[in-house]
Amino acid sequence: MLTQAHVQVGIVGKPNVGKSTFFAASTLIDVKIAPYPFTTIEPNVGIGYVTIPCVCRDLGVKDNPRNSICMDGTRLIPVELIDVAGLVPGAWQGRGLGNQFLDHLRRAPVLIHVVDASGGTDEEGKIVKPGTHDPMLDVKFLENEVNMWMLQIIKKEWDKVVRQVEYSKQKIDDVLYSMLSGLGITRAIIEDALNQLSLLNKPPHLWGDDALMDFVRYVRAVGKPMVIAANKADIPEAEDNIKRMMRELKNYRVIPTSADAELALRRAANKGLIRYIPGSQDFTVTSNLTPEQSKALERIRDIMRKWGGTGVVKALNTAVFDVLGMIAVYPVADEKRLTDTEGRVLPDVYLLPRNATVLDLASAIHSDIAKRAMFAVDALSGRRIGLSDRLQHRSVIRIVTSK
Ligand SMILES: Nc1nc2c(ncn2[C@@H]2O[C@H](COP(=O)(O)OP(=O)(O)O)[C@@H](O)[C@H]2O)c(=O)[nH]1
Ligand SMILES: [Mg+2]
Repeated sequence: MLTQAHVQVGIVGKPNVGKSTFFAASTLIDVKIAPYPFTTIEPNVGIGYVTIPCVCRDLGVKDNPRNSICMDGTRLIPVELIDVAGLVPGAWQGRGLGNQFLDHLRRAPVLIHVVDASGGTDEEGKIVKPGTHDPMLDVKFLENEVNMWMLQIIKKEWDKVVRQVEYSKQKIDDVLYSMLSGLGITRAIIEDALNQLSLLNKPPHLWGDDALMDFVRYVRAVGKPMVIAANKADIPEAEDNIKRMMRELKNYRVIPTSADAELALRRAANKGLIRYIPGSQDFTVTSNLTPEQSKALERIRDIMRKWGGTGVVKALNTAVFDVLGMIAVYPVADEKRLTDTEGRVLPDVYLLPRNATVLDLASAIHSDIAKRAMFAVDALSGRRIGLSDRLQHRSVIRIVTSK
């Protein structure tokens, strides 16, 4: 189970915006789950969760989750979070711990850009009076940092690209792909960029800085999409900034968050003070509280009322389901009883790319299953589906294999 590949989400932003708080809150969970004894894999890599309404409710069954968690009908599905330490302007040139941290971004197909929506930190992340700094500038800054980082990687190798394309007659998309695949950029993105920007037939030595930058912008926007977590939404000065960001940042999904509130809720839940399903809009008190605890929790409840929850899980869900368009599929061995071979009901959920087929699910489970897969049965409809048929979000699938 531990070897199962998780979707990776990078948490980025300048210092002091709440990245580590976001990370800590997301990885803290009050359920003991066997497969993940440690929420932290490396100091800055941990297991967080996205959520879906579990199909157990629709089907009226009690499930026994194994690779995920079910809390009152909400299924929590693990994803890998990478807390990329604070980026300051000029990081791409190695300022701060720049390049080292940008290299962490290579692996993540989607990023959550945590910004201090209260405007209480300057461009370097130093604390200032709330309302002083415009968080919209941080969005531009980070875009630029990632662009410059990619541009630098490409420029370093451009002479080689020119040689390979113009003298060795290799195809430009092949050459660019072999250079950028390590950054998690797919061939499809490169081909789209070349087509959209009419660069497919332009000899690389004629590209110039403008064409290179256009190419980088395109590839970055599609290959490293970002969700904005407009954090510190609990601070009054954040409200106007959040509204403005939602209105003006048309290319982004902006999710108001209070990482501090989420962390407090998860800690309170771990202590047994409250029942809180991560991502939900409210919580219930389950124990006697001191007046201070009660006051702090009621303050959090007000914030949740205002924004519809703390936003932390919503930001993760937005990144994984809306931006990446991933789907969640439950494989079972018995489509009538909805169990695996050991009788566990709806034990596992797999996150798969949009357009994933039955065969993709089989491969995600085990290469041996993929080899022997013949067809599948959709447990909800009872219909037989082919190996190359696309899977639906929240479907329960039995893969039928040859002996
Ligand atoms: N008011 C408020 N403060 C927050 C929130 N999230 C983080 N902080 C505070 O911001 C400071 C920096 O947080 P940290 O997570 O270390 O930021 P990082 O440098 O981006 O990792 C800490 O004092 C946090 O308690 C939030 O949602 N609201
Ligand atoms: Mg930090």
